[in-house]
Formats: sequence, C-alpha cells, structure tokens
Amino acid sequence: ITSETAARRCLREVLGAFRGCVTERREVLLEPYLRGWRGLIRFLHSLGAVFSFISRDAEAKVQLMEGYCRGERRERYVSLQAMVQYELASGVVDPHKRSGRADSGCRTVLRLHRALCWLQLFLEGLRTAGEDSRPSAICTDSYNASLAAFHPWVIRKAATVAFCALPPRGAFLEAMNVGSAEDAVAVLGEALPYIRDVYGITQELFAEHRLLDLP
Ligand code: 1PZ
Repeated sequence: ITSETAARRCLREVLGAFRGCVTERREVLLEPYLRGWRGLIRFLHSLGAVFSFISRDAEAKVQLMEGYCRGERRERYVSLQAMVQYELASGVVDPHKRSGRADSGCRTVLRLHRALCWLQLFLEGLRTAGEDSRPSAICTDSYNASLAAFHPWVIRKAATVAFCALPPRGAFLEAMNVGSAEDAVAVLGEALPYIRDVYGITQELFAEHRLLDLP
C-alpha cells in the first residue's frame, strides 16, 4: 500500500479509537486508547525520520501498556479506572513517594496523557489558524504551553529543532490524506471533542488520586 493510504488509515484509526474509548459509565478503555496512540505514532512516522526519537519514546510506552493489557493481570488493565485502582491498592504506585517504579501503568499513561494535552492544543491550533499560519510555529507554541514543562532542556531543544521540519500548513493537511484542506480541517473538528473528553476524564481521575506528579 502507498504511504498516503497508510496515513489515511492511521487517522481513521485514531478517530475511531478515541471515539470508542469512553464507556457509558465514563470509563476510559485502555485497548482503544492504545490503538489511538498506535495510529498517532504511525502518522508521525509518515512525517519523516526527524521525529523518530519522539515516536520511539511513545512507541516504548504504548508497548509497555500493551504488555499489561495482554498479561496475567489483564482484567486490571481493561480501563484507566481499573488500572489506577489496582496499582494503588497493590502498592505499584504510591502518590506520597518521591521515587517510584518506572514501569508502572499509571506513570506511563501519565506521560501519554500529558502528550495528549499537547495534541489537543496543536490540532485545535491547526484547525483554527489562518491559511498562512505555520504548523511548526503552532507546534512550538502548543509544546511550550504544555509538555515542555515536564521535559529537561536537552529534550526541549531537540523537540524544538525537530518541529522546524514540519511541512507548511497545506502540505501538512494534505499529508493527513483525508481529502482537501477543508476536509482535513473538518476531520480535526470531528476528532477533537473525543480527544478532549478522554483527556478530561483522565485528568480528573489522576487528580482525584494525586497521581499527576508521578516520577
Ligand atoms: C507533529 C509533530 C510531532 C511533535 C510531537 C510533540 C511532542 C514532543 C515530545 C518530545 C519527546 C521526546 C522524547 C522523549 C521524552 C521522554 O523523556 C518523555 C518523558 O518520559 P520519561 O522519560 O519520564 O519516561 N516522554 C514523553 O513526554 C512522551 C512523549 C510522547 C510524544 C508523542 C507524540 C505523538 C505525536 C503525534 C503526532 C500527530
């Protein structure tokens, strides 16, 4: 298959996955959550090798979580709510400790969750900005307003350099390969409420259990 159809497939996957994440009881299902992330990572991949240090990190985190979803305790990892409850009760995570396990589901999802905040800002910026706005500038602003606060200087530097490699708006929207620029903007508008919902529920869950600062 061509890389264009691949890109389109990724984005359809992202949209469908985040839509299917939230249950009637407002639980966030981990399996579609990770499927959404898989789609995002594949799309990032299609943008070029400059971003591979970013996709590698995201990939490792998604893979770790997929391992839990398929592992012995898979019923504990059906939803974010189940995961939080299990990892707190079993002492895998402890919000009162300054150090913690680097492989817990909670701290790993927290990294992805913070990145989802960046994604929301970036996609919203992309959707609403004018025709001659630059994705690289929107990306930098969104990053500085969100994820950057959690990254050391070297990573911030590397990320900022990589953002410069983002294509101009027209080409970026085209890379989404869902049709014209207007179609792409419409797809973003359709996807964003679902992403926002997932983000909001996760944020509330982690705040409630004091898990927003897990090391
Ligand atoms: C379209 C352009 C893509 C820009 C992506 C913006 C995010 C920049 C993030 C730079 C992260 C670089 C590498 C690794 C950082 C890790 O140290 C941190 C913290 O994890 P820890 O060290 O505590 O285990 N990892 C993260 O913050 C997760 C970053 C995930 C980024 C996923 C981006 C998905 C992009 C989708 C694009 C449509």
